[in-house]
Amino acid sequence: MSEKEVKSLEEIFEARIARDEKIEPKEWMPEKYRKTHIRQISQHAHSEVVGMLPEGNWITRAPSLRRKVALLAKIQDEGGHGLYLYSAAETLGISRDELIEQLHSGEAKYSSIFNYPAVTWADMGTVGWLVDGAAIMNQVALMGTSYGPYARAMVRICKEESFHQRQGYEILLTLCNGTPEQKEMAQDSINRWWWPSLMMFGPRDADSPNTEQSVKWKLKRKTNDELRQAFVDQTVPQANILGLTIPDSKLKWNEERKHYDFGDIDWNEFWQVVKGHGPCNKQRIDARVKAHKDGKWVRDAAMAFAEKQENKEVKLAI
Ligand code: BYC
Repeated sequence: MSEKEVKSLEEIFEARIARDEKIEPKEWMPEKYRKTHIRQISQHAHSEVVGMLPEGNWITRAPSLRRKVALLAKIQDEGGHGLYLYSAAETLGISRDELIEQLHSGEAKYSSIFNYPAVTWADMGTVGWLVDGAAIMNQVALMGTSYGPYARAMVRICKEESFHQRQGYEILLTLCNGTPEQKEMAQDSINRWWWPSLMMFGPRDADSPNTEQSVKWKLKRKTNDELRQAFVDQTVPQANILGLTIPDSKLKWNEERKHYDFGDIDWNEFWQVVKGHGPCNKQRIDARVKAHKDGKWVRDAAMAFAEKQENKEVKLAI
């Protein structure tokens, strides 16, 4: 293709973005748009799948049958989110095997939050309330993203995440209305998860290499800092209802800005975790690699079955 032809395709593409049209898989898109989407969508998929691990550990320890059923359903949903998102990434011309390999080799990232341990039952409440709450804040904005398959995956994911957030909040509400020990367990959990939840939104806009271009392409409809602020504003009143204290001495309503001011995030900790040196990074990847290896016979059997069915259909067609 000549330079002139590429330029004209680029102009048509930019005009479509400006008109808020969705870009679909087989349509022309700049190579960088394609690569950026593969990066973000696949990292999102990996986050959903790795995110099953901290909660999965609690299925056998849930305090009642009702809690066990709800937790199981939530974790299954996260696996489903991973599948829609891997499929969305595949529409951009990368195979599932390549995506999984990138996760296992450490080339692709996944959300920093899942490198923290879930050590008490209250953590199941906090993960639902704060982690799913932060995820919804980010994903509601992504429903308006410019790439069609990603935007459509978000619609269903957001519906399910809002159930997850409520089941987490309900766990905490029960603990906070329980014994002093239960309330203390809930407070301890918030103390550990609050700051890592704020880190989920990514680096400050000023330090984010991808935000500016992603906002231009309408991949991101809001910046990292805008979403983080919206999350703090939404969450503080919910903590007040629980009677829990958010572990931030600088947290204060700012009447002029009509937003909460909040303290400084430990960016050193954030980058350490993102670079693979968090409390559970190794454990998480080891678990994923093992699950992939142990599941090989299932994939082989499914492929053999699909091939057999296909041969049957070809024979019938002849
Ligand atoms: N953790 O320029 P930036 C769930 C990386 S799971 C790790 O701002 P971008 C759930 C970033 O990748 C839902 N890495 O990047 C499941 C980039 O590195 P590369 C999780 C992070 O992409 C189970 C570099 O830092 N949600 O709901 O424009 C149970 C510079 O950052 C993080 C998603 O995945 C991080 N927190 O913006 C419960 C949302 N932050 O790739 C719940 C989808 C940044 O250049 N993703 N990095 O090497 C996004 O919205 C965006 O990718 C981000 C980052 C806002 C996260």
